[in-house]
Formats: sequence, C-alpha cells, structure tokens
Amino acid sequence: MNFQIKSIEEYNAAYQKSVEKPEEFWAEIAENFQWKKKWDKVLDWNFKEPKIEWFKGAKLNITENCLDRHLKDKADQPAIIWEANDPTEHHRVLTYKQLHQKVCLFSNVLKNNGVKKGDRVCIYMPMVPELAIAVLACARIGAIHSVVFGGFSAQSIADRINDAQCEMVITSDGGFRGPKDIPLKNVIDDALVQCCSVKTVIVLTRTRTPISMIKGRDKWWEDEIKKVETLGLIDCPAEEMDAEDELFILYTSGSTGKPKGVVHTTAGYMVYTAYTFQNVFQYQPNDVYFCTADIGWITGHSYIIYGPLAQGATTLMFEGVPTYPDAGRFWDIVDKFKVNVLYTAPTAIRSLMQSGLDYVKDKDLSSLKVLGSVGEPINEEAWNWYNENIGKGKCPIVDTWWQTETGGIMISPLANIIKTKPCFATLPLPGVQLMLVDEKGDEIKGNGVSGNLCITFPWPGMLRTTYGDHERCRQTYFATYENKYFTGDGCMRDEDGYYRITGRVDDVINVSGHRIGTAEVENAINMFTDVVESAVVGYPHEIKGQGIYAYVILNKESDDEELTRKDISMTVSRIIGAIARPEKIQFVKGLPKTRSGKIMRRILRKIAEGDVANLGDTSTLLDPTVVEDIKNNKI
Ligand code: 6R9
Repeated sequence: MNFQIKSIEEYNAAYQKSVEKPEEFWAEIAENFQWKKKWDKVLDWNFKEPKIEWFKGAKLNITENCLDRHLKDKADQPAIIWEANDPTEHHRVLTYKQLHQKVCLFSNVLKNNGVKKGDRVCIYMPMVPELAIAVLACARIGAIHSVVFGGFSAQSIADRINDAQCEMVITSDGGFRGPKDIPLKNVIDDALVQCCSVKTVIVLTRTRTPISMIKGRDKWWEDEIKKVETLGLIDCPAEEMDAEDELFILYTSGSTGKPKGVVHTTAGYMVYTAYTFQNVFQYQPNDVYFCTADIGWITGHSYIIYGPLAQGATTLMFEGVPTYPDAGRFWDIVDKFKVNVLYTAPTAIRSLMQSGLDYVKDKDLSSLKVLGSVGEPINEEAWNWYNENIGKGKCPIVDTWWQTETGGIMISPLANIIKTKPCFATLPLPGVQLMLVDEKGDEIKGNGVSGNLCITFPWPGMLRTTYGDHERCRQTYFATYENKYFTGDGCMRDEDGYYRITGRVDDVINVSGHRIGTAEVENAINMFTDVVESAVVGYPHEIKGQGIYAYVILNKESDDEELTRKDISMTVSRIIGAIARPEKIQFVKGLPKTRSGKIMRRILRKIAEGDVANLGDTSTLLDPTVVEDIKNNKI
C-alpha cells in the first residue's frame, strides 16, 4: 500500500498534487486496489446537472477488495471482533477467511431467494456480525443495500422501503440495546402492511423474542444457510460491477420534506473510504480499531465496514450502548481487546464525562494511540476531557468533519501529522477543495473569517444522486451556489487557516449526532389530532448537543397538558422514531409570522436558547404580541 502519508511534507505535497493534477492523483491511489478491468477515464463531471463519474469504465467488486484479496496474507487475522451487549456473553471473532466464507454463503442465500444485481434490499438489524455479512453479501452479488437504523419507526421504514422499492428485507427477531430488547421483526411486520414490493423477509435469530413468521414470505436466516450448504453452494463468485454501479442507498434528513436516499456508487466510494481511513487514523497492521457508531448511519458504513475492511484492518463492532451495564463499558472494551484506535461521538463523550472518572480510573487504556470524534461539533470541555482522561495527553484527537453525502472524511487532522487544536477539524484532506462563501455565494477569502462551507471540486466518495429523484439532489446540494456543492454547514477559518465547523445553517437539528429535519418533526406533530400548527427548532443540550424544542398550537385548551405532551411525543415516535421526540413542547396561542405568512424561526430559536433579551428586529411581524406570549410562557 503506497498511499499512506507519513509526514506534514508528504501531506502538503499530496494536497498540492490533488489540486493541480486531481486525475493523476486519484489514479495513483486507485492502483492499489483489485480491478477486474481498469478505468478508461478517471473523472468526468459537472456540478450543473450534477453528473459525477469516477473511474469510468472500470470493473470491480468491492467485496473482492474487502475480503478476497486479503486471503493471501491475512486469512487468519481477525477481520471483525464483536462484543455483545451483555458483557457475560462471549465475544466473537471472525477472521478474514471466516468472514469471506460467511459472506459467500449468505450471498448464495440472497441469490437462492431471487435477489439479482440492481435489486434493492432493506436491512433492519441489530449490531451483530450478521449485519455486516448481510451488507457485504448484497455488495457481492450487486444488490443495492439500504440499511435502516434500528431506532426508526414502522412508518419510517415503510417510507424508505417504498421509496427504493425494496424486494427483500433482512432483519432479526429482536436486538439487545442496553437493558432493552428491541422488537425489530414486529416493527417490520407493521411496516410491511404498507409495502407491496417486498417478497421475502429473512429473519436472523438473536433475542428469541416470540414473533410472527408468515408462510411464503418470512424465512429464518439459519434455515436458509443450511439450505445453500446442502445444495453445496459454498463459494460465490463476486459479481462484476461497473465503477459507477450503485452500491447503497442511505436515507438522511434535510431541511425540507421527507428523507432523501443518498446514493453512493462502487469504485469512488471504495477508494475514498479506504484512503481516508488509512490516512486519518494512520492505521498500522494488527491494530485493533473500534468505531462506536451504528452501521445504520454513514459512519458505520464507511468506517466500520468498507474503509477498514478494504485496508485489511481489524474492526471491532459493539452491539450495545456506552452506559450499559455502566458508564465504563467503552473503557472495558478498550482494555479487553487492547484497542489502538477509538472513534466515537461527542454526545457519547459528554455523557460519559458526566458519569465521572470512577468509571475510567481502573481501566487499562494504554493500548490507545489515536482518538477520533465525529457527528457534531465537539465542545472544548469534552475535547479536553477526552484528551486528558482517555488519551492521557498522548493520543492525537482526530475531529473528523464529513456527511452522509460526502461518503468519507473531508476535514480532519491526520493522526500525528497535522497538529490538533480543540474544536477544530483542522485541514482538508488531499482531494478536498473547500470554499467559504457569503449569502450571495461570493467567496470569503483570507483567514480569520466565517461563512457557508462549500466544496468546489468533486472527490471520489461524493454522492451521485438522491434515489429516484435526481432533481432533488441538484436542488438540495448544487443549486444554492452555482458550480459548488453546498454542505449546509457554517464554518470558520482561523488565523492559521484551520477550519472549525460551527453547525448547520439550514433547518436541520443535530441531536446526538443524528440529523433531524425540523419539517419532518413538524409534519409528525401536526398529525396529532388536536394540533393546528407547530414550529420546531433546536436548542443547546448539555449531552445531546442539540435538543428539539417544539412550539405547538392546539385547537382547544388541553385539560391535562402533561398528558397531551406525552401524546404528541408518542405520535412523533410512531411516525418517525424515538430519536425525533421533542425534548420540550410549549403550547402557544400563535406563532411569530411575517406578513407573508413565513414563520420567523430566528425568533423561536432565540427564545428556545433562552436569549430573550436579544430578539432582533420584530417589526416585520404580523402580530408582535405573539412573541410576548411565547416569551412569558417559555419552558
Ligand atoms: C458523518 C456524519 C453530517 C452533519 C454535518 C455537520 C455534522 C459531522 C462533524 C460535524 C462538526 C464534526 N458534523 N461531523 N460537525 N464537527 N467533526 O455525521 O454524517 O449524519 O450525515 O451528519 O453532522 O453538521 O453536516 P451525517
């Protein structure tokens, strides 16, 4: 592997080359992978349509790169180490050879059930190795996976299945998360009432929760595996995929309407996740790498499965939550498996920080070399706590900024190479051309400035479209500023040229690192029988980063406000999922609107933040007394 950057000079040289000769730069990196046929052209693009094609004409299968090619020298090296939710349940280790075998077998299960190249498969599973196996099996036969996070409701799953017209669902009877059993198959049953495209449901046994199994549709994972074994379908040749064939769909919230299916394709995504994984974490052979994300989010896709496995790394997967059975669980895992690289989220750090140092003090964390952070801005206090108490001042913290749409890390220190600074994602990776712009789209030059963060040149890991609606992709990301990809984030560049992400500038709330669209939550609240109208904003939350604050107008006064709040909360839970439940619900008589009927969220945000003295200009409001009423009844 010859794309590892080893010094700041090498970083500077790589960055410069990536800007001056991007095609040559990425072609050299791509030489390190296994291709069935090499590309005819490295890059073809315009941000107008947009059209982005990387490694055009190349043929490959990503699982040959993640599995087969490591069998020569890493067959017996652990590919996945799995730690169960319950610390007394034995952990599992899958070597590259074993993982390869299991993926091949399950690929044959998919084929045996009629899944073909290009078909969409929805995966709704707990964090067990079979989830990674299901994902890789889809990729091996060329089916497009759409993983849905275990916390989403039946309605959300149904919307996603219908949007992608999935033919199959892979799930399990249930999942363990901390002290709870999550009834995954029950939720799928509820969802499937609305989905005609699904012909088969494969159900893994995990919790042994009683579930329904519908004849002809539902099949046990274990039985299906036995069937293909009996048929002698052990090996499964990897399907030949085009570089730009779709690899997966992952739904994410935006500022308007329903979630979008972000589409990633094969070759560019593979090259980008592998390259960034290697360079950001400076992964060394035999290191144990632990990313605490759920595979239901992009971080799990790119940095539990594809990036690490493409690099032949040992990736640790954890089924549970950081606080079960107690707030020392991450540190127990680091100690138990001698973890070298830990990649987690600020919300987890803040929650563990609050539990105190008793849970850290007797744990041996000396194996740690690199710490990572992702998902939301990390506040200085959390950064310092992580640095001092977990890294013992010796481990660089890589604060990695990126998005579902970017596929991989875009701005981050490279461990031990780029000097870190609390709260700063620091510098762009090679291949990433950033620009700060003002409202009009004009570039903000120089240092010590702030603006909206845009990217001006394609990178291999970027999204190609939003599933089934290319115009929406153009509108959302490429129409705000001409010829630029707009991230939706605000950002500052300090005197050293270091970047600090300040948060979303659109109507997206980041709750515990999860993106939630205000419009989505409002739609769900408005479904509640007595609601006339609602407006949702984010407010600073000590642990979650941001919490959801909802202003709600009822059609009649509630005789039990607490109960009505719970009813509304339950409604949101049913429609979207528990992650979108508002923290605070304030009943109001009216919402601050302009004369043209637009809700002035700026004012609502200020009130939710507790900054009532500073509401700015309210003279354009239709009825300024509304604001007084909201201020006086703030919760
Ligand atoms: C990978 C992931 C993307 C949004 C992004 C930004 C926020 C992510 C961050 C960060 C500050 C970081 N974000 N990483 N903000 N510093 N290191 O989280 O993808 O779920 O799509 O969220 O998260 O606001 O725009 P996704």
